[in-house]
Amino acid sequence: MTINGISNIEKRARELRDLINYHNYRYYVLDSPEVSDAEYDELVRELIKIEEEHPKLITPDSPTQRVGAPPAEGFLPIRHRTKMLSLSDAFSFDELSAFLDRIERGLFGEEVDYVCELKVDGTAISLTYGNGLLVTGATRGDGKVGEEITPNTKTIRSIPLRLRLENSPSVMEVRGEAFFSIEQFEEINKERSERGESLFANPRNAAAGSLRQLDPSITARRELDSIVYALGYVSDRSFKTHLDVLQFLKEAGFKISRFAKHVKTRDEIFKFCEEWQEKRDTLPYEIDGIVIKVNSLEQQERLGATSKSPRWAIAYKFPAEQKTTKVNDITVNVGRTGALTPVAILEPVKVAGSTVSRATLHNEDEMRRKDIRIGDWVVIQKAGDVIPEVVAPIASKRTGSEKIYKIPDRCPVCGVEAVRPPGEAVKRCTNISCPAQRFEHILHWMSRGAMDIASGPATVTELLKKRMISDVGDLYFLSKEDLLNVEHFQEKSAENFYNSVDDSKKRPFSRVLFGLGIRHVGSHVSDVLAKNFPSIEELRDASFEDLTVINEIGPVVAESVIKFFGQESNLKVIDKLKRAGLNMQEVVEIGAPKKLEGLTFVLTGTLARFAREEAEEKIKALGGRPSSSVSKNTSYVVVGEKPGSKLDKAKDLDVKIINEEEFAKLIGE
Ligand code: 3BA
Repeated sequence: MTINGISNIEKRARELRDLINYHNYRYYVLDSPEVSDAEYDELVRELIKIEEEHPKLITPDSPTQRVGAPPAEGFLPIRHRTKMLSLSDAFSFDELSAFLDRIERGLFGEEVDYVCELKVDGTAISLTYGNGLLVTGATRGDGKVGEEITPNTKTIRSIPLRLRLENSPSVMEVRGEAFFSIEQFEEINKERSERGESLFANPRNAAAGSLRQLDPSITARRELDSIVYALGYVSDRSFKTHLDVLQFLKEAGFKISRFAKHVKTRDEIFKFCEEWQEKRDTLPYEIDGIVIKVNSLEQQERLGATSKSPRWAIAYKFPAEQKTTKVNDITVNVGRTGALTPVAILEPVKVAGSTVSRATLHNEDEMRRKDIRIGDWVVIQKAGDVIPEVVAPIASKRTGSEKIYKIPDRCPVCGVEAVRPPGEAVKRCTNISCPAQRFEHILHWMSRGAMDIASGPATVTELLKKRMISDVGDLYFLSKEDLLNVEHFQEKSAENFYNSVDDSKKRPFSRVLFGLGIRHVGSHVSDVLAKNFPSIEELRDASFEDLTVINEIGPVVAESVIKFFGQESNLKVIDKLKRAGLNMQEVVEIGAPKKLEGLTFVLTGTLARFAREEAEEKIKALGGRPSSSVSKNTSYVVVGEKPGSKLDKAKDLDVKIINEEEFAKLIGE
């Protein structure tokens, strides 16, 4: 009978699913496969075939479901059930000692044991399981609300789609890290460099970038790995120690670190840190420190947390990794503002997980001060994100053939004179239409913090070379056909680039301002300017005084803004951007006006229910403005325990004074 037939097929499908999930677990979690790749592939093929013929048999935890469809509307915010805190850092054994002192004091000297873990340099994720099935994956975000990246987390093979438990909790949040092996990271950068795309600075950025790919098939092509180390919210289950939690996570089918160590004394903690500082190179992935956690959950509870981080855990950060290598040459790089920066071209060395072949020398004075010459052996260092830098030459290795480098008097790109204004640290190319500046400027416009256009230096080079663009405004007038005429593009990549440019029209005014690359106007200053001058015309017409009356805007920024708008070529670009439909004014949020809009608050004394930052955050979230000094413009002074002189001032100026209760009511708590 067919009913029987179907049920046989269904049975086989289930069998295959279980088998594949099991072998997957052996391979990706335990790192100890039982079957050959070919045998495994055969099972997968059989399951795919069954599922194609009987789509009804596809289950959400089927191993074929690791690559799903992209989300229709980008990433959605998702609220974590328990907050994802961050770790406070200790940069030395002294700081670590002070932290351990605080813990012991906090626990009134009672016995305490710890767990030391390697601090994997990846990106934090939170996975929610409902009745044993993976339902959502999320980034950390601000700790309270992250971005939903479920399809991307599903592509990570060491993350179980279904828990390997008899009895799964109805809801469970699992926290850990998604990361790349150093090998994968280098592979990705190699591919990117071949395609002319910008390179990831380190494995952590690469992991964060891959997890935030809208198309999970791109995430899937790059093999992310995972290690989990904490639980968030869990229903119907409780644990006594962190080690119990790790054991439970392991039983549930997750990959946990093999190197977590239970320790009882400070000496053991220091020893663990020292040992791994030495051995970190032997790992296939990058670690940037050691996490030390109080083992007892009851003690953790008593120690509690600040608004940002737990008081029962700390990250001991390894010192910046240093290596020695040779300076083969020194050249200059011409930046977006025309600055000529000396760059050391190095004999490639591996530092902190990536291969370094260039390092910045910052500027001429710095290079002289350190006395770095072509041919020198030097110590270089790289810490976390920072661009590798040359620390010092090794004078004892000098042979006498080293050469002092002088920054050229002409721009190496356009040949126009470069000058160093008195009192400034850098020499600049004086040609405002220097191709190097143009190139860097366009790259800045497309960067993530600005318009976030997905592309890289090779595309920009190509478009400039073909004279298809000469400034950022031109990007918006390229048609798909124009792009297809550039050999650099394939059908798909042309389409992607076009869409990405089109999509960037939606960025808010403050980002447009940032993208314009006005000197001294970074992303924060852009926000401030956009708030105070809600349209480009208002900013353009602002006087020096109009600008400098604003808190946070000093004479240097004001000068620079005025100079920028005084230049005809800049106004032309702005005009093009306007015609292209970019946001040239601050978009007023529609919906109910915020409750505290237009009100200024000054806090004085200690509040019982809120930490000061917390109260200020709440005021801001409701549209109000916290301020530190009382004036006649202050709307309310909130008075806590032991108020200071601000209370007297408020009385003097007849400003409304409220207590904590009234404040709480005002903000609706
Ligand atoms: N343990 C990162 N936070 C970690 C659970 C606490 C924690 C980490 C850790 C807060 C690592 C901050 C982001 C976060 C989950 C919040 C680790 C590592 N423990 N081993 C104590 O290896 N990178 N990061 N993640 N909640």
